Amino acid sequence: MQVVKYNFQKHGDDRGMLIALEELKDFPFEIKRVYYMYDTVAGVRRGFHAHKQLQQILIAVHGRCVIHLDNGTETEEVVLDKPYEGLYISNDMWREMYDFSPDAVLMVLASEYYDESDYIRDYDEFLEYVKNSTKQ
Ligand code: T46
Repeated sequence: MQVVKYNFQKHGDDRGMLIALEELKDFPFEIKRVYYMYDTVAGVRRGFHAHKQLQQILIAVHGRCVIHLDNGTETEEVVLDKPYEGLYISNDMWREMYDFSPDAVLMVLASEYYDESDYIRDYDEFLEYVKNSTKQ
């Protein structure tokens, strides 16, 4: 599986660091929504779904977590622990997030508004969805 991880440009000087992200320049979609997770309870694993349309960039702006990616054929575990790295997740990718450090803040830039009908929450349904979309 090809994991797409962006290494965002750092604007550092003697005051500290700054990252600036511009839609369609630093990643390939327009942002309709931003959300973030924090105070994730120790040992929790979340996600367990794919999306029909949604594309996202995940950034651990603080702390660390691990992302499990599954494209229906291959899986990959991706560590996010740098505020200047962004993990791109395409729509038809099963994802789970785990091993959150107590201080983790996982920020997500999303290409679509929140829409429950975009979620595929059943793993067998996801495998069927991927199989059918690769046929087209
Ligand atoms: C994803 C992974 C990485 C909203 O009301 N608006 C929102 O934009 C979002 C994302 C969630 N919610 C509500 C829905 C649930 O009652 O917040 C609650 C927790 O959401 P959820 O259980 O979907 O969270 P995760 O961690 O399983 O998944 C989230 C995103 O939903 C999902 O799109 O790819 O993070």
